[in-house]
Amino acid sequence: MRLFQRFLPRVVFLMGGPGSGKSVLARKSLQCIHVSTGSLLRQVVSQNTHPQASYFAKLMRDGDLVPDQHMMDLLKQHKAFESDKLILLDGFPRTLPQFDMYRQCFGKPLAVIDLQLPRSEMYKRLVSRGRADDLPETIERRLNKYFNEILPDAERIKAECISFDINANASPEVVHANLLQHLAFIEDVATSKSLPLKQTGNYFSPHA
Ligand code: B4P
Repeated sequence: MRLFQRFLPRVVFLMGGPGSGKSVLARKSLQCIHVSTGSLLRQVVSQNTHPQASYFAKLMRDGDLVPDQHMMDLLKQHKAFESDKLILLDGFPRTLPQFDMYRQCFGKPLAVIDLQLPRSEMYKRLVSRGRADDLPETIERRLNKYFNEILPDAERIKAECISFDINANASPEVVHANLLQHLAFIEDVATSKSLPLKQTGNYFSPHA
């Protein structure tokens, strides 16, 4: 916990596999602050602002995750966490240790939103995106890592939080509209004094 932190930040985790559209969605207009750990890392690498920048670049190119402690240290320095606005945290946590470190520092998130997409569609999107880490063999490694390691951890994180699944296998406009609806609902519930926030389970629905 920061020494002089006055309040816990109000955060929604945006989860989903590689290519599920996290960054694309969060680039569209949202009523909250967007923090993407992938973008944060790409910025650190391109501006060489960290002693381990070239190591991070290699990990990302190879389809591996940046070590948990480095990721958490980068996040803790982010100014967004000093704000009382809603924060959409995209791409974090990707492991249980990241979740534990986050909780110790910032408490529980308000909710988790998980973008769900079949593996075959993830592959197609990444191949056509053509980013530096989108080489076919790297994509396979990232998808294997996601389905074998990240997804099981994500399921455990979701089980400990209020969580919502969004079908990401639709047009960006439809997925975006769905995300906005969920964010508005989460904001409403979080600020309402009459609705108690349940700390585990998945039983809230914006359609209820
Ligand atoms: P990220 O930047 O998070 O990238 P991503 O998971 O590959 O994809 P994203 O879901 O953002 O896909 P996009 O919107 O671009 O991570 C990059 C790397 O950073 C990781 O591999 C890792 O090495 C490192 N990293 C990040 N966070 C970390 C953490 N917490 N711990 C350790 N390491 C971490 O969409 C992909 C493509 O699909 C685009 O071309 C887009 O146009 C298309 N698309 C999106 N939505 C669509 C839709 N609805 N319909 C059709 N196409 C769509």
